[in-house]
Amino acid sequence: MKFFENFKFNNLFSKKKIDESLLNKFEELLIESDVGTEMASELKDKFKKEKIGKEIKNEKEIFNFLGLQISKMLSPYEKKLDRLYKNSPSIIVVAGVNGVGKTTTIGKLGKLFKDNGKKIVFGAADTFRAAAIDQLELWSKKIGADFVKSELGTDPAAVGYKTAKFAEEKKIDIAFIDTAGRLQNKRNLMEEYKKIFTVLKKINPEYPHETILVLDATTGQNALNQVEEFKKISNLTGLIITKLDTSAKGGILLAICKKYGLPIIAVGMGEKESDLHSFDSDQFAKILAKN
Ligand SMILES: Nc1nc2c(ncn2[C@@H]2O[C@H](COP(=O)(O)OP(=O)(O)OP(=O)(O)O)[C@@H](O)[C@H]2O)c(=O)[nH]1
Ligand SMILES: [Mg+2]
Repeated sequence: MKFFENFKFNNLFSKKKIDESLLNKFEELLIESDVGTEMASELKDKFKKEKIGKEIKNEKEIFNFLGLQISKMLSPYEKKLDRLYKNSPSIIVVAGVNGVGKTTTIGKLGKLFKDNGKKIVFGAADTFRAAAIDQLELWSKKIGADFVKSELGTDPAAVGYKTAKFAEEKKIDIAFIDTAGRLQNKRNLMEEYKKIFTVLKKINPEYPHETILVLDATTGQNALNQVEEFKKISNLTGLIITKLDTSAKGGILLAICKKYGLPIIAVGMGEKESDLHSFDSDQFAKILAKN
């Protein structure tokens, strides 16, 4: 759902003075825009404190106010991309439901770190589809990363193990382990996902150093359920939100940060290798508030 597109600010603020009924409408529109009820009421309260009874000059004043509030709320959760590399090897598992952009994001991440002189390996632990393995292999060739795979249908945990071992032996800086997009309610798949961690921890209890959950900005409120489910079975260390180049504005991040306080690492802004950017709360807020 689009964040501010259905705000109809012109109608909403055609009255120039902010009063209670207008504030309620403001809150309602925020809820409709995926920011979540708690966040909407928090923003409403802040708005009320500052603006009630006051004249507003124009729409831009509201956008500026919202942009500033959103940026303030999200800035504690910024986690810069370079923090993904702390150890050699840094072992990173990339998780998320079907089609959110995990494999593409791994390609983009690999490219960024490769350009920074790091040695990279991709591990194809999405062993359910041949196409998934091929897709990651293509990315590895494109950016010049090493590649670890097993036969189709192999236990994903075995690929995770092989990838981490490869990273240690070949003095790789960062290993990205791709996982299958799995629906949260498919128990057996979730069990296999959990096993990846058990097996990695057998090599080194600190593995994986990072578990990134990839979320698709076009998903809306369901992203909250995805965080909930993945958090239950793995120690998420950050989020990457993809497809912010579409009409989706990612208002859901506010609700997620409010509820789970998870760091946000990066945003995906397209399908190309260069379309991944460190999360910047100011910039994000500006896009969100259409400044
Ligand atoms: N517009 C846009 N498309 C993206 C972005 N990231 C990924 N995609 C596209 O989304 C689709 C799914 O991406 P994948 O990387 O295959 O997603 P996945 O999570 O690995 O999918 P599964 O392995 O099937 O679960 C592809 O068509 C990607 O090109 C993004 O930031 N913006
Ligand atoms: Mg994939």
